[in-house]
Amino acid sequence: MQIFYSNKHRLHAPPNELHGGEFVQPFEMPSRMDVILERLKERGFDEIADPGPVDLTPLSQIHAPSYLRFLETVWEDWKAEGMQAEVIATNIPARGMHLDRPPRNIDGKVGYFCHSSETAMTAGTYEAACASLASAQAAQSHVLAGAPGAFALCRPPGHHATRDQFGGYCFLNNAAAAAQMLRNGGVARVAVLDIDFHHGNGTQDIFYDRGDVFFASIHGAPEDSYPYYIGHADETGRGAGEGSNLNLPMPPGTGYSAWSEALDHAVANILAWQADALVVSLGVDAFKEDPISFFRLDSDDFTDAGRRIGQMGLPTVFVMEGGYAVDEIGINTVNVLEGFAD
Ligand code: OKP
Ligand code: ZN
Repeated sequence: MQIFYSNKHRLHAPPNELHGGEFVQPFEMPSRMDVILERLKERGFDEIADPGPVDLTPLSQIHAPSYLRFLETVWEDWKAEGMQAEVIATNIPARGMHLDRPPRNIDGKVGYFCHSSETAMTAGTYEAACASLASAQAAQSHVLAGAPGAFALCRPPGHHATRDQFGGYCFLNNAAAAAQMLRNGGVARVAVLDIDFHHGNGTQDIFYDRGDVFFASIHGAPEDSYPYYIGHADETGRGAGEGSNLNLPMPPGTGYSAWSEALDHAVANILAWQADALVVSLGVDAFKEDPISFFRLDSDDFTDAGRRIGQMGLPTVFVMEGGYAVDEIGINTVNVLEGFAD
């Protein structure tokens, strides 16, 4: 399987994550990629290419122009205001406030374009996010050209990036961009299957009103898990998108028998919807040892999940999302790919 990966993710390595009231080393760290690359090589996946330059033009179809401009300029503006360290949102518009009036002040703007303050930005964040997106784009065009599957080893991840907000370690929505570019390339019906432990609120937000992209997500129930305020089963889409959003929230302690039933349900719905191509938001934080998640999948379960995805018989773009049990992230990720190829 062809893999696309850029080293430029290293430009994004914030020193801090706000977690439990203190600053800790971020869970989403550069070494995650090293462990995956090592495992890929160990298992004979040696077609790993640099994606080449990013194409920013399709971004305007999934992100707000004002948000894109913000990402591009935030670091400069933050420094110009005299801020000493990384960009972190402090104040975010909340109940009773205006949700649609961006302020002029950069601190206010950061909060306006953010939904989760654990996520920091640094000088190289935008460039890293663009390089991550480039991998998703390259994998997408490889599949569009006829490959049965391709893997975009993306970092930073993307599925929490909404139309106009960063957060949850995400800035540009790589999976949404891949889906949009498949559409642009002539694929009529595209499904996004999000198996990351966390609900893909960004991808849902982007496609919620659209009937041409189906979104399905298996995730920790919002009552118990980030992103907390979205991801419920009754969110089914709106307008032309009604019926093309499927949320399968699962409780703490969910193991593979219940999880794989949810996967089968998502797969059946995607096939019944008659998708022509598939984008998989591939997070492996459903793993039992993940430090910030509460499902109980074993490493072998990821192989089986990959096999079930492969049995759908759809051209498939895998886009890397989360997974924070760093020692096993390589095994778990590559297991999905091996199951798929099987
Ligand atoms: C990103 B992806 C730790 C939880 C922080 C953000 C989680 C983002 C997960 N305090 N919340 O979906 O794996
Ligand atoms: Zn996750």
